[in-house]
Amino acid sequence: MFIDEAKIEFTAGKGGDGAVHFRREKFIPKGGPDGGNGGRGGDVWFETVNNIHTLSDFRNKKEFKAEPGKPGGQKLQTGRSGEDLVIRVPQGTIIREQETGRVLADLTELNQKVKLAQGGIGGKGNAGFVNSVRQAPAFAEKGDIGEHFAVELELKLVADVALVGYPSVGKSTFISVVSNAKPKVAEYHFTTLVPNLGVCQFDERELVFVDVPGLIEGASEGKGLGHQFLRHIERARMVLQLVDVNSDTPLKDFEIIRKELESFSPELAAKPFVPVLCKIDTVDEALQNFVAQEFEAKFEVKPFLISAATHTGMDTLLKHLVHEIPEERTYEIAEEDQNKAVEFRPGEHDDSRHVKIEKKENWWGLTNTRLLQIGRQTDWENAEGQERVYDVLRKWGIVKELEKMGAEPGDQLRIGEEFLEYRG
Ligand SMILES: Nc1nc2c(ncn2[C@@H]2O[C@H](COP(=O)(O)OP(=O)(O)OP(=O)(O)O)[C@@H](O)[C@H]2O)c(=O)[nH]1
Ligand SMILES: [Mg+2]
Repeated sequence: MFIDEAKIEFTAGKGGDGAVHFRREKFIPKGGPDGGNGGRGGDVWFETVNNIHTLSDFRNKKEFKAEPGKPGGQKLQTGRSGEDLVIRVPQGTIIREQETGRVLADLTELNQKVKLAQGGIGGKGNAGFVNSVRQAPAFAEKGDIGEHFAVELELKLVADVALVGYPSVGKSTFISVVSNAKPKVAEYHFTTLVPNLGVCQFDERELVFVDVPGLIEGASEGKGLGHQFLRHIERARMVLQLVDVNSDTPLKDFEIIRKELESFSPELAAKPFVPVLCKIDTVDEALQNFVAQEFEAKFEVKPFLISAATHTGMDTLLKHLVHEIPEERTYEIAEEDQNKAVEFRPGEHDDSRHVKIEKKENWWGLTNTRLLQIGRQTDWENAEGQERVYDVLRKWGIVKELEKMGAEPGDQLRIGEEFLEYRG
C-alpha cells in the first residue's frame, strides 16, 4: 500500500545508572569506592534505503525506542552502551516535529543517515564523586533520559522527470517503455492510483521518472484523484506534460493541466516543462503536423511528438531530457519548508552556567540545561545525592545569588520536578 504520511514517536535510550560500591579487601572492612559509570543510551537514527518506497511500515508501528545503557558495576566497570536504533525510510522522507513544524531532516539522498535523538548519558558511579572532603561517597548518579520526539513523516518522491497529463494519455505506458518499471496500463481512466518510479538508462545517464495518477479539470477541488499526489512532483527537475494528439481539443487539454498545476502550487507550475503530443501512431502525419503547428503558434514552444506504442520519437525526447537535466543532482527544499529548516543537532546543550532564577509563590525556580540534567540524574532518595546538588549550587554561585535576592533558610528550591531546601 502506498502511504506518504505518518506520525510516529521515537525515544533514544536512557543512560545506565552509576553504581555504588566499595572495594572488598581482606582485613579492610570497607575499602575505597569503586562503583563504575553507567553506559550511554542508544541513539535514534534515520536512514534512507532503496528497498522501501512508501511509509506503510509506519501504519502499525508508531513508537520506537533505542536500547538503554547498562548500569555500572563494581571495580570501576562501566556499563555497556545501549544499541543505536536505525529507522529505515524511503528516499525523499521529510521529518518534522509535530508541535513546531520544524524540519529535523529532509532525506533526499539514498543511504543518507542522520542522528535525530541522542541517548541519555550514563550516571557517574560513586567512585567519580570522591574529593578532598568526600572520601567515601555512598551515592551515584542515575542515567539521564534519552531525547524524545513526536514527528510527522512526509514522503515526497525524488525523481528527475515527472509525467503529468489527463488520465489515459499514456503516462504509465511511457514509463514502462523507458524503464524497468511495470505499472498497470489500461484503457480506462485512473488506472494508476498511486505514484510509480521508473529508472531509465540512456546515453550512459540515469533518469528517474515518476508517473502520477491522471489529472482532470477541477482536480484542485478534489475531482478525480485530486491533488493528493502532486507533492510527488515537487522535487522533480522537469515536468513532461503529455497530451493525446488524437484528442478533440489538444490545446485546451494542455491549458487545463497547466492551470491545475498552477492552482496546486505556482512553484510547481514554474518548473521547466516539456510539452509532448503523444499516441501519434493513432493519427496520420498531416494531422500530427497540424496539431504541432497550432500548438507552437499558440504557446510559442515546440512540442515533442511521440508514440510510446511504436517508440517513435522516444529517443529524440530522451536525448533532449538528458541534455536539459544537469547530471549533478540537487534537490531544493520547498520554500515553505525552508523557512522552518534550521540546522538541527540532537543532544545540543546550552553549556552556560547562567541559571534563570524565578521567585514564585512558595518556591524559587532554577532553570539551566545542565542543572536540570543533574536534577534528572540525582537519586533524590539519597541524602548524600541531594547534598551534592547543593554543592553544585554553591559552586556555581547560585546560593549567594539567592541570598542577594532575599531567600530565607527553609525556602524551597525547585529543579525540574524536584525540591531542595535552601539553607543559606
Ligand atoms: N495507440 C497507442 N496507444 C497507447 C499509447 N500509449 C498508451 N496507449 C494506450 O492508452 C491506454 C492508456 O494508457 P496508460 O499508460 O494506462 O495511460 P495513463 O496515462 O497511465 O492513464 P491513468 O493511469 O489512468 O492516468 C492504454 O490502453 C494504452 O495501451 C500509444 O503511444 N499509442
Ligand atoms: Mg497510469
